[in-house]
Amino acid sequence: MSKIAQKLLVTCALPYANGAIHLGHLLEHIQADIWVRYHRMRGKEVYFICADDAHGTPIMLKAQQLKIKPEVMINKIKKEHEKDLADFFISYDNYHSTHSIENRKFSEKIFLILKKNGYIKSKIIAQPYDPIQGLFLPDRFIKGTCPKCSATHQYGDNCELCGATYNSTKLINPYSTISGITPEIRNTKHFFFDLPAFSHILENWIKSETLHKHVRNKTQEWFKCGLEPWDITRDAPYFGFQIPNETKKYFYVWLDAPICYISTFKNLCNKKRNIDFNSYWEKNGNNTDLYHFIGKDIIYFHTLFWPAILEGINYRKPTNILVHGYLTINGTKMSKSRGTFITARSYLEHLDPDCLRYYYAAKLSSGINDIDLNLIDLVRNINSYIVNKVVNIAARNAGFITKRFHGKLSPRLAEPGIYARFISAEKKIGQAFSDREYNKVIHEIMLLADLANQYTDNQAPWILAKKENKEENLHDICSMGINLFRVLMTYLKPVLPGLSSRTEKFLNISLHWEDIKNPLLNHKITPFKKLFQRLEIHQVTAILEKSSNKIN
Ligand code: NOT
Ligand code: ZN
Repeated sequence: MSKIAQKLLVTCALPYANGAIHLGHLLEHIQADIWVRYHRMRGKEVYFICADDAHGTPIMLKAQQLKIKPEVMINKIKKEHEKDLADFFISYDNYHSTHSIENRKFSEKIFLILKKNGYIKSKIIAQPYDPIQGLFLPDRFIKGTCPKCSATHQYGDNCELCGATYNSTKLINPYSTISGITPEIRNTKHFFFDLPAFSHILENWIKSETLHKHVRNKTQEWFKCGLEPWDITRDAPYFGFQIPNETKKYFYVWLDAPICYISTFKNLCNKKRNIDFNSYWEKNGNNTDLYHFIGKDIIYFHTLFWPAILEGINYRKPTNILVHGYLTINGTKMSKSRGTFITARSYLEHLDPDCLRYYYAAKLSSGINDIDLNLIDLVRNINSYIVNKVVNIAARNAGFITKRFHGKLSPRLAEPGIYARFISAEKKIGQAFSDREYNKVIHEIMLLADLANQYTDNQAPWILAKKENKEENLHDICSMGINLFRVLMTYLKPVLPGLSSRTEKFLNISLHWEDIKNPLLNHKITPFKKLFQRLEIHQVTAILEKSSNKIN
């Protein structure tokens, strides 16, 4: 990836406000949070924002089902989302909602500018309509037989069997998934965003080598098929924003969702007066970068629609779109019926958030390959790497420092050569963080942890402790061990905020990246308390049982 600016605006995709945060969402929020924490540690000015995606037909229908107003439902869910994310240490500077004053203003303004600039066209189109529900049916609420391969019960936009995409009016024997009735076809006026007008600009942007090659290849495939105007309208009844100067026409949720990246940032600027909003959004922004973390299912929106909208209103385009793969659990898609649909909350009732953060980090790279979570494997990894390797270094040395040296580290560094080796790994580890190659970060750190343990094994402080006249030697060796632990925990800080903050109390310092070049000498630490709880298999079986009980 090219050079990163001094000031960064970083976003995650907006979770829908009709369900709980689950471990799939967390893959992205954790990936982004590690990146953000790393860059903050290295002195960048980072604003990290997200919001709930609160509009659309599914949200409207869910609220109807619950017999509450959508506003009430989305407010309640937003609070739950914020709490779940905070409990996983996701360090948002602001968490907003698409259903906000700022987002209404920006959506209307952006629509009107695009219209003025000639990028919005209206057209009468035929749409399936459910006369029982009094509702034009979105693709997801209409099923039928695939016009290409004749598979039955396929969604209105694409066939899961043969992969064909089509317009829902092309389905054979279509039916409404809400009422079961055969939809009527009715004419309605819709507004379209002129995506093809941006083909040239987008093609150059995509070619510019910024996007990861996996993402670029995917986007280029769509170019080959040609871009089409994008329908940004939904008819009433709809939960969203009304299109200005129109009646019963709403913005499609996917129009105001990305705009919410701007609105959420604006809301933050209103709260924190010293941020220069314009410098993050104007073209040729002053030493600011804009990054969107997303999953591979929504690449199209972020590499085509969104940059085209930004271009159409003369705003800057994203610096990069950082894409991850899907989460699978035990090798398959998360599924309620298999009991592997695990919410953030049910995880937190049994396990420490750092464990999931570590597990994901150890598997994540910059590619879009899927990541598999196996909870038994997670228990094994945490016990063998975090408890037995990393924390063990502190546990093996700290007791002697407390009991024999009044908690004070030695004034000498026993092995400057080994220490230098730990410090020189800084470049490689830092680069891997910045490149989102977290699996490499963890690999490098664990190699160092092995070295630190070998050092302690070879020096065997527990034997020296029993000998006479070896005080100084014992002091130096244990202090060396603690110093190596400190370097490792500094590297791990973006990944493990919980363990790092306990380590900071134990070492009586803040862990700063730039400080590691100076070892802790003559420094007083606090008595060692257990820093990490070994995991037991029953903790994960409890999560799985709970997740399967939920559906019964
Ligand atoms: N709620 C959407 C989803 O797929 C993500 C919206 C992201 C914001 O979960 N928008 N854009 N572009
Ligand atoms: Zn098909």
